Amino acid sequence: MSAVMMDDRRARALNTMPPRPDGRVVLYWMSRDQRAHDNWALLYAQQWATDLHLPLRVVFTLTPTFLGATERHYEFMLAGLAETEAELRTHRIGFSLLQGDPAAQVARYAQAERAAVVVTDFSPLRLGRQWRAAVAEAAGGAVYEVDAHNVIPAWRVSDKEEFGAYTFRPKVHRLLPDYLTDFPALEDQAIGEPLPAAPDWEAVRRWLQVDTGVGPTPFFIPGPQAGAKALARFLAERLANYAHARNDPTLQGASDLSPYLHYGHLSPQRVALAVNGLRPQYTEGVTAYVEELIVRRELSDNYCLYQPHYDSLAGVKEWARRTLDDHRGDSRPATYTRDQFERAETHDAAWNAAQVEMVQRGKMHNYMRMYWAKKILEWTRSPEEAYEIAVYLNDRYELDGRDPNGYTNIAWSLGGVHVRPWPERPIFGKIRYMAYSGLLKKFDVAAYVRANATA
Ligand code: FO1
Repeated sequence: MSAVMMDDRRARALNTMPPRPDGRVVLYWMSRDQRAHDNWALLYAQQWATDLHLPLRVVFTLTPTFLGATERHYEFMLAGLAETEAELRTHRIGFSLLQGDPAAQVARYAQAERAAVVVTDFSPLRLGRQWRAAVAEAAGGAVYEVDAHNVIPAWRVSDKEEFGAYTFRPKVHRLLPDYLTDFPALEDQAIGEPLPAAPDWEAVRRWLQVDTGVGPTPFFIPGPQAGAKALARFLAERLANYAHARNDPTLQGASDLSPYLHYGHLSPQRVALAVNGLRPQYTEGVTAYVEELIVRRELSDNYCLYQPHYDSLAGVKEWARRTLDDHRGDSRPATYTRDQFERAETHDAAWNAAQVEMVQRGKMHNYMRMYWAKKILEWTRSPEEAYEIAVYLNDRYELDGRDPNGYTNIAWSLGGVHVRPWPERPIFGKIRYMAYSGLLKKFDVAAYVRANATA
């Protein structure tokens, strides 16, 4: 196969270099999409390896700390990586774990091993983009990025920060038929080389400098296989009633797939294909879920890609900053410190239950995520402090912390991102408010509180 015939609609070049002429290997630098199957970045790298008659190798660079990630997150990720390493081995693809700063490590490795081409996956987040830009400069050969996390590559669906789902949705639906295609199978690597030994995962664990204050959660089993099982369970048990049950945190109505999506254990496109296959039976559930999985989730990548301040109040629209400013001096019904929030010590039993749910399970119900964030705004001295506390708690306890989804939920809840102004009221100004009494109308709050009591 020739390079020009490749399916490169999901790829873009990160530098202008040709493949290194003296190249010995093609590299897939795995980062956001930690799986062997249903991975467009790996498939693209395999195409290059076939085309250039070179072996294919996968590297992952582990950083000793990462944006407030705790033992909970690292354990989930390492289990998935171990499974992925073993799976790649069955396809005769070597996997090496590098340790340290990804920008330096990948560039050094690519130079030392003479990588003809480096392919990596895509992330809209600041740190990941800095890593990728540095590697593109220093790898010594062609570097490509492939969006293996969105059905439609984030840079292709839109070239600017969207106003909301109403501007983004038509762009998605226009391109969806072209991009929602089935995956080719990962092939056994034809041009081989002796495979490196599996990483010594215990030595790797000892090397990490991770905060052990938040331990693994028993509620989510890590890894691509567990992700596939969670998807099968969702399709069999929840999709039929998804449109009605998803907003009731006392029902098991949500997909519960976000931890698997965050680490790339599960491909969103695989989920979309599976869900779409059931459209004739469950039209309503499928329509509602596709809106969440594709339109809303990919909109959050759009926000983070085009809004440099995606994790602070500086990123929200001018009208929202102005209205929050106008209400800075408003008296608050209560104010709490970060520690009090963290220990679920507010006067609001529903809020405390949501916090406990997140701490204990590693995932707060989606509906409560909005309420939870908005109440932090109501009960802190300034919107900036509220923003910081919300990001801190989300990233510390949610298994899918540090994800565009989380940042965008906070920007939506606190800063009116992707929403229009609402009638003005104290503290919130024109930012949409949510009331405890609203929860009472929606679901059995007492049952939710009982289910999420502190131990
Ligand atoms: N990606 C990496 O390439 N190396 C890491 O060590 C790493 C740690 C990590 C910890 C928690 C977490 O939620 C994600 C983590 N990721 C890591 C994945 C990261 O989200 C993606 O690499 C993004 O591309 C970064 O922008």
